[in-house]
Amino acid sequence: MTESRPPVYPELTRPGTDGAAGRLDEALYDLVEARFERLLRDNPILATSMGIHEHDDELGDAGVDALLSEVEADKAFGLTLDNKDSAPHNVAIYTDSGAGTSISVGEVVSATTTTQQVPALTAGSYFFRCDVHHEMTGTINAS
Ligand SMILES: [Cu+2]
Repeated sequence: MTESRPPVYPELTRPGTDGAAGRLDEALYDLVEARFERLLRDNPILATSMGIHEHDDELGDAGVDALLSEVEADKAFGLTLDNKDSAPHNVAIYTDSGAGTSISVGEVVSATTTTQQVPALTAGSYFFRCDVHHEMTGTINAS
């Protein structure tokens, strides 16, 4: 049954057959391997952390757009910007894309981290941008 395993997984070693091998050893190893492979399929982050990159395309989006696309309504939260860029950026949240009414304006930072407090947002959509680079925008959906 080892032959049916996808070749992308690391070869799992089995003990040699010399000595006192039990008659069900092979079946047990098949079960262990199948369970290990299912664990990696179901937990792509675990697979990647183990150096198995077959499921890297299933890791999900950890970008700011994805993280802010769904926030819990009516609950304040801290928003940490880890700006790894030497250029200055911030996260400024406004009621809408007119950017006339601010809700939370983060500190403009370069190559460092800053945390801003975002007040509880009632359910709905909000606009955010970098106040330095107005073309860097996104939408927050509170629900
Ligand atoms: Cu910017």
